[in-house]
Amino acid sequence: MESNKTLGEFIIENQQEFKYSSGELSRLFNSIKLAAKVVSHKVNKAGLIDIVGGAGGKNIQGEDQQKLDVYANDIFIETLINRQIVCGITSEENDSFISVQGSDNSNTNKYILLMDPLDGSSNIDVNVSVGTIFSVYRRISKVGTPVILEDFLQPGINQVAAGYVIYGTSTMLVYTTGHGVNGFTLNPAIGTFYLSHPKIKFPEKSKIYSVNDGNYTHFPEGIKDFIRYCRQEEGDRPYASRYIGSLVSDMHRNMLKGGIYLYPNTKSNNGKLRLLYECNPMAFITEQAGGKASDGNSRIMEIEPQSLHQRVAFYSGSIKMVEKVEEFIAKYKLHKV
Ligand code: P6P
Repeated sequence: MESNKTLGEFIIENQQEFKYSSGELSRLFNSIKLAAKVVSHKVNKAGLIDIVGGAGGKNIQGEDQQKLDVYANDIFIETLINRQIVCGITSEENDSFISVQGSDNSNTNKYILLMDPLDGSSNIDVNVSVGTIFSVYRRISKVGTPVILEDFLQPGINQVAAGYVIYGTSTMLVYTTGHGVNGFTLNPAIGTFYLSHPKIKFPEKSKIYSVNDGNYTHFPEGIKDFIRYCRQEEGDRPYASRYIGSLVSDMHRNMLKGGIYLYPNTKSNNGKLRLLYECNPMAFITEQAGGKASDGNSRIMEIEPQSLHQRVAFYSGSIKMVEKVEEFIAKYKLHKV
């Protein structure tokens, strides 16, 4: 049975939750909603039109850009700029940040948006769900002046909104403004998002762990202990191992069914996921749904960012499981001489 509440109606009903806004939340989400519909339409036709495969370029991370990465990036940026909603944007696909000037070359908008326009895009060619992740802050520099790097290097606790779009068996938009997590499903026949998952909360029981087991030998010892713990026949274990290789899909499933997503650091790197436009927004949603998000030592949303594309270790999901990871990691810290 279709819920009769649309995303637009829900936002208006909850407008007062978005601090400092004079209707800017509605305009911001209307823009995200429109871009999501356009990208969804393209993703769903990917196999039929020349929009799959590599775009030929590499992003700042040195990763091959997929055609749909570039397409999604352009659509979200264009939509946000044309509607003059934000004063600054940064993305996984952009080396730096974009200062959005108003028509009179000033810009009195107060919000900045950081995004991963199409996370997991390497899965598109094999018809696996992908997603857009976005994070919204209030600028800290003077309104009316061009944004500066510090506007983007805020800790996750300063987020005023965060969300993701998952382009899967259906297209869903899931977001929080700090007052819980709500999910909206697109009815493609009429192009409207309907409230389908109100007040999402991690279930009490959590029995899923999501990690790329292929990197096991490079994991910190505490993470190896945790994975062995998940595999043990004891109590409610072994847990189920589920890994799609698409952050939004893995975390969406774990939030609904109960579980933990792990992308550990290794001796040679600080992990793969980016703090600003992947970990912080997913951490905000996780915490608002009653979960926990950590880098193994500290709360993801309290990490002070040092650079736009900074990577961190990321353990996020049911509180019980994240605390178990931290317990195993702490054991080795204690033994360090
Ligand atoms: P690996 C996709 O590239 C991504 O950023 C996440 O969506 C996903 O969870 C992870 O990387 C997969 O990385 O190294 O396991 O293939």
